[in-house]
Amino acid sequence: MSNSPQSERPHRRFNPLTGDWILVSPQRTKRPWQGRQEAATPAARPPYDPQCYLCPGNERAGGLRNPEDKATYVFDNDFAAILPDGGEGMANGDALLRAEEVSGTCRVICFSPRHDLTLPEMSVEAIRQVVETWVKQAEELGRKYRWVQVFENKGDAMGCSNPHPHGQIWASDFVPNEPAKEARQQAAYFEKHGSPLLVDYLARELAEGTRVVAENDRWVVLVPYWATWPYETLLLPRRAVRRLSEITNSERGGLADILKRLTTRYDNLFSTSFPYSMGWHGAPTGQTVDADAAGWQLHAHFYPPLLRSATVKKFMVGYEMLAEAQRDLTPEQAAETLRGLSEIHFKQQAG
Ligand code: H2U
Ligand code: ZN
Repeated sequence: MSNSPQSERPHRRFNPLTGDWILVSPQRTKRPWQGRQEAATPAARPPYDPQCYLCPGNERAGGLRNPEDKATYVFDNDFAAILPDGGEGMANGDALLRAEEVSGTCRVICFSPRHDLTLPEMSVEAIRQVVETWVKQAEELGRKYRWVQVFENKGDAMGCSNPHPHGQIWASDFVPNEPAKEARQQAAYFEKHGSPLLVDYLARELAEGTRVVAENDRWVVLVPYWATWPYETLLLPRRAVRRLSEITNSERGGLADILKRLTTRYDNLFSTSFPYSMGWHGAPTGQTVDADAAGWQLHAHFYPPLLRSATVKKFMVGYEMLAEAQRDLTPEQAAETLRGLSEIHFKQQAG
């Protein structure tokens, strides 16, 4: 792909999952940069921080204390964005001032008792506990709610409030915008082609190879053809699987392996704790009939903001806010760079 016309000249690429287009401008990668440099990553953290609301034994805002002995644990978010009872009088059918009631629940997942670790520095066994927690939560909350959004928001560049490794789950009685678009697109593709969009897409990517970053016998991670963030990736199971709650034992093990390898490559890219927002998308849940799951393939998105160093990030501003997403670096170049990185964490490489 590196000698193809798409590596040289502006073009638009279509995102079949959302129905959006993205402008790719590879000829601009040499443009001068005088943008802001963020402060470099702060120095090493202690394994325990008495001020941290996620560290073992410490008190949280709600007055409850964290357990002393748990590897991965979950608690109700003390500042939940969605509340269990919808409340009367929220809905408004007006054509211009329209609103609807929402109900749901928000939880925080503490990945590790260690304040100083993040996924790439945790052992595969410890990451496996995070995977098991995701699956269990998706299953439990999925029995009640239409959408269970499992995600991790990592690093202060992403507005994350605490470096202690953690993720969140927001479950709701509605399907939010992004998954609603993916549901429509996947259902339409399935109706037309008789197979899931992302299952067909993965087969294409494996045949081509240029955008694949890492793989094991259960999972593949690649830079999607339509990626908008510079080092965005898509994580897919090799098998057709609709939801996180459906992955087998060996897929859970394989997931822990590929997560460690991908996040290590990310950290090694700019020798920094790599910020991102990641999260899982699978078929809607709750009282849904299986017809709602038609065409759905489970996947995780990783959306990292960094562009050219630990401190220079991509801003989705200007043309992006007003017209459409745009990138300079091609997805093929990003994949090649990520593929070339070590799977041994840079902190382990020194000395
Ligand atoms: P972020 O740093 O990604 O925002 O996640 C931290 C979450 O933890 C945030 O949603 C919650 C915040 O509401 N939180 C508690 O539930 N209890 C606390 O004592 C502090 C923060
Ligand atoms: Zn902590």
